[in-house]
Amino acid sequence: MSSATRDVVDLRSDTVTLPSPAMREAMAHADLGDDVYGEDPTVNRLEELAAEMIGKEAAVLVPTGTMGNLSAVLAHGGRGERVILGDECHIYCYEAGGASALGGLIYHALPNRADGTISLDALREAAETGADLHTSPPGLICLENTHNRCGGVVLPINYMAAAHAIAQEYGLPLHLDGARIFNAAIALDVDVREITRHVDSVQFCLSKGLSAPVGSLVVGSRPFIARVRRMRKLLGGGMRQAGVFAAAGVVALREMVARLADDHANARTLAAGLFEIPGLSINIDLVQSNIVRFTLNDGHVSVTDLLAGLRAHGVLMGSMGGTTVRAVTHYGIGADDISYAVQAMRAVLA
Ligand code: TLP
Repeated sequence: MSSATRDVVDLRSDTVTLPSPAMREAMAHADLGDDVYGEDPTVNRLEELAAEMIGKEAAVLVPTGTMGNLSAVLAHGGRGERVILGDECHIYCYEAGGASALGGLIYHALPNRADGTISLDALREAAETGADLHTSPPGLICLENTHNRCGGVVLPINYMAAAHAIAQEYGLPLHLDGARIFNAAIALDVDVREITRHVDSVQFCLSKGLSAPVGSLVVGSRPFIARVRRMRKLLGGGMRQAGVFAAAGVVALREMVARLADDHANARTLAAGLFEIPGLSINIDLVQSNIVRFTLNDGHVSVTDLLAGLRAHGVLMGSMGGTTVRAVTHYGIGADDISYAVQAMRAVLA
């Protein structure tokens, strides 16, 4: 087995990835300074590289995707304004209600469809302010690509363009939770800028499939990123010699993007293997990147028992609530690990 945590095949998330040897080397020798003074040369290099790759004016390094999304939302919208987003998105489901708890914004959640999109009619309706004093004004729209809870599905470019047109029509910024934006670009076989040109800001993670130990970037226009920097400070995310891990981020962006295609191939192989196993339901068409989501339809095994049984075989997967299970492929998971995981699933459900 060649899994990230060595003696297990850990498919719980791509967040479990360990830094590559080249990252460890770069971290050991990184040029450092105090980033709150803007003096960490490695952080500055990473931010410039990120802005260039995403195709926007500027970028800022934050410790986590959660802080990146929150500081972006706070920089876009004000107290009493609505954050229009999908009801299955990470910002709404998994970020502790930060925009509301800390920023006084209101989440306006619209149904996410199975393909990760929100109906354009629903978006338009939510974006319409009207002159009615009773309503809270819309502040921004958020989308997620790839879409985690919808199983790693990829929002098509024409959908991004149509959502952007609505946002522009109503003068609203469009923020993209692009935690796995490079997975989306690889799946669509386009330069990532083909996706990001349809949004005003992006948060993407270094610490998922790109395998860096820490870090996310928020990317957008220069004045917007200046506001995000202030929000990052407000949230306690102003870091000092952050070049120690930014160095791994530079390696991640230079060396780890193209290999995401291997993770997608492994996910498809895993999905095809699981498809053959009685007791599971899986929609192969929705396996579009590095996430495999399936449901247990065999009443005599619970998700808890399934996960415990897999763990006894040295295979880790995660519960998504109800009867849904998630497996995520990543750096450190090879084709041999995938066939072992399928065998283990067969054994547990036999
Ligand atoms: N996702 C994690 C968990 O929080 C669920 C995972 O294992 O997938 N946006 C998206 C789409 C994400 O999937 C995540 C993390 C984040 C934002 C937050 O990133 P972090 O964990 O760095 O705060």
